Amino acid sequence: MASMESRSLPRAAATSMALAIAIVFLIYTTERLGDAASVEHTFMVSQVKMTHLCKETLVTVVNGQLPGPAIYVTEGDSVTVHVVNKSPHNITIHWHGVKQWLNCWADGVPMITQLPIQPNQNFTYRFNVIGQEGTLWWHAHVPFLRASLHGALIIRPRNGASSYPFPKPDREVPIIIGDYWQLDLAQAARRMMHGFLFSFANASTINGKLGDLFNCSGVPEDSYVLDVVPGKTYLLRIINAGLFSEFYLKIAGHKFTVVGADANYISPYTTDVIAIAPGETVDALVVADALPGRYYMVALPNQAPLPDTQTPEYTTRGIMQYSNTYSSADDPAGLMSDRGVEEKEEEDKGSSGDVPVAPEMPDIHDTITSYYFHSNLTNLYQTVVPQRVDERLFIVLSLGSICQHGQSCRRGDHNETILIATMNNVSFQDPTGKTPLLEAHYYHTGSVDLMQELPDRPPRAFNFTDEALIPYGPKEMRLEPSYKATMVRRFRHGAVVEMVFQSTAVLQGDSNPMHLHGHNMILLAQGFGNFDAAKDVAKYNLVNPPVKNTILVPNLGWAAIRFVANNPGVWFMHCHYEFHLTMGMAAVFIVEDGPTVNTSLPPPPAHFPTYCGHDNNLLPDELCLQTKKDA
Ligand SMILES: *[C@@H]1O[C@H](CO)[C@@H](O)[C@H](O)[C@H]1NC(C)=O
Ligand SMILES: *[C@@H]1O[C@H](CO)[C@@H](O)[C@H](O)[C@H]1NC(C)=O
Ligand SMILES: *[C@@H]1O[C@H](CO)[C@@H](O)[C@H](O)[C@H]1NC(C)=O
Ligand SMILES: *[C@@H]1O[C@H](CO)[C@@H](O)[C@H](O)[C@H]1NC(C)=O
Ligand SMILES: *[C@@H]1O[C@H](CO)[C@@H](O)[C@H](O)[C@H]1NC(C)=O
Ligand SMILES: *[C@@H]1O[C@H](CO)[C@@H](O)[C@H](O)[C@H]1NC(C)=O
Ligand SMILES: *[C@@H]1O[C@H](CO)[C@@H](O)[C@H](O)[C@H]1NC(C)=O
Ligand SMILES: *[C@@H]1O[C@H](CO)[C@@H](O)[C@H](O)[C@H]1NC(C)=O
Ligand SMILES: *[C@@H]1O[C@H](CO)[C@@H](O)[C@H](O)[C@H]1NC(C)=O
Ligand SMILES: [Cu+2]
Repeated sequence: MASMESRSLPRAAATSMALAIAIVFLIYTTERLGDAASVEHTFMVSQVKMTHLCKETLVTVVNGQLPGPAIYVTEGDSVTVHVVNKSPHNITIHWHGVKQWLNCWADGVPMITQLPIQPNQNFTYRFNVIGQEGTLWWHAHVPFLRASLHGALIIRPRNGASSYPFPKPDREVPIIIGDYWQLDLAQAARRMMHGFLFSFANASTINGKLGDLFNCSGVPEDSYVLDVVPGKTYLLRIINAGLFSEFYLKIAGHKFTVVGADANYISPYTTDVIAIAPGETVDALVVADALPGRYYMVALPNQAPLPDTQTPEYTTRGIMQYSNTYSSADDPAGLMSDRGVEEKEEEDKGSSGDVPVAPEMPDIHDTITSYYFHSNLTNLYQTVVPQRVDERLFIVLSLGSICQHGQSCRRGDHNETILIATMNNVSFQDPTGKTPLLEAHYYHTGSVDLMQELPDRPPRAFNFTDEALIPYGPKEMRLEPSYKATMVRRFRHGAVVEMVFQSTAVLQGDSNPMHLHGHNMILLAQGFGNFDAAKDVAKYNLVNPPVKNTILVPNLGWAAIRFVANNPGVWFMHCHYEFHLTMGMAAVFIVEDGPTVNTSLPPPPAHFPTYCGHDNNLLPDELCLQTKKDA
């Protein structure tokens, strides 16, 4: 991507924004109603000042915190979150990985499932968490803003921690790997969408802490500290909330036993390194079984090697510290996450001043370690893999370009084009109408029927993973021309869909973490090079393949998945690298209603602000009046 560039923003842009006073409040209640409970939160979205790397930055956050509040639920609970938007941005909140069965209205994708929540507006999300246990998370589904608007969503089993299919941990700890940005995120997103200029973060973080690899005038930034007691077992609930990079996570002197991924149980897999791409979650047990001392927990971002364009990326680290004084009896289930630990941190300063032990990290260009990590994941239980396939899609993930002006332009390393990201040669155009697609679909306005269909296969086959396509040149230039459209793909209710995702080498050799809303995907197999049905179908794991909401398609490789399109609604499917998503590597899947009420999308919930008016304050236009008559 030779046309990428990094320019700094005018400082004034950030400082001239109105300072929203952070009225931080959090209402948290849990009412047990027989088995299921109702969990209620208020998310106040506002801008707060944070100072890191010697600079004060306005950061858009929930309840004044970065990361935002963790939501703890028990499987079967219903969740209510009142979002109060006191920020200057349009936002929505997406509940990443929550199946949202018959509840697409709560999926939180602007102009796809709902109108954005505008500044000074409120919106309430209601959903049930059923049939899923483990770690998920929530994040704003607005370009770039999810870098600071995110938090954990932790689902415990109905019968308590003793029913985990692994030894009961002494404590549970969310580990959120993220980015810290000094650039205004909304502006960074606009630069990318309009000028297609790249911007970069200033640091990586663990649980919001930059760590001691970063400093202000020589004074190191605070580190995330995990206090451990010798012999105890810790369940790390690891989330990659970063925008651009897959990370390798290691803790010196310790091993992980992976027991979950994307809120599905995994056959215990012991490794000293975890690979986690944006959108993925990993649950791993760590036993404090080393010599008491201090050990670095390091998160290193990886990137495709040359000839790919190299971008600024940052390693961050926290510390795992043995202490004999911290008693997990204060917080037996680790319910309050790490608050107890942070208070403890002060007392410990100075008492163990030795330099922590550092782990040996993989090379930044090592992509095979990620491939091995992901290939070693198998479902703990036998996976129900549908055998009959109704629809087959072969989706080629690539880059391309459109002309800045007019129909024709010089391709290659010229500024006459705009770089875009594509699926089967089409790049997703954000919906331009006033009605969100879900609403248009539900009321049969007809607008969705006119949209371009996501092609089932690329218009042309080529040697997708030919590395000669990475640099600009005549070979690559022939493949560059592509176009933008709001692409949808309809599926009959209950259709079994097999999709093969193929990463390409066009202008870059990136991997692609593909995320599907409203459904989990069964990962049948993955490999390097071009998918070849004649030999690769034989590699499908039909016994215990992992079940994921985000599938990392390897660099210069492919991944084959199946899912059952049985959750009616309009669901976004996209790459979870924020630059690819913003450049258009996305499509919309429409799952039709089934024959019964319980297989059909219900009407919008009460007080759902639809463009065509139930409880909204927008004047209905002719289209809406027409729609209401039809409905
Ligand atoms: C933060 O990143 C921006 C954009 O890359 C850069 O202009 C700025 O100098 C960085 N700040 C620091 C303190 O490194
Ligand atoms: C916010 O959303 C409203 C309603 O969809 C839209 O009119 C407005 O342009 C959006 N503002 C921004 C900054 O995107
Ligand atoms: C939004 O919620 C807040 C806090 O509950 C309330 O004070 C405010 O009146 C609500 N605003 C609107 C527009 O409903
Ligand atoms: C961090 O420390 C290095 C070396 O002492 C220095 O060059 C750099 O400017 C410091 N960074 C900040 C943001 O002060
Ligand atoms: C599992 O990981 C190891 C390296 O840690 C690797 O040698 C092995 O090939 C991997 N298994 C699979 C099925 O990829
Ligand atoms: C494109 O590049 C040329 C030559 O470098 C420059 O004169 C022109 O202003 C640029 N155009 C745009 C739209 O940036
Ligand atoms: C595709 O490109 C790769 C890498 O350049 C090369 O090794 C391979 O032989 C090519 N395959 C075909 C079918 O041309
Ligand atoms: C992609 O679509 C464009 C525009 O329709 C077409 O010119 C081009 O040949 C297509 N590219 C490929 C690789 O199929
Ligand atoms: C839907 O309802 C029918 C009866 O109307 C029942 O037989 C079926 O099991 C239900 N299906 C689901 C998925 O709940
Ligand atoms: Cu991607």
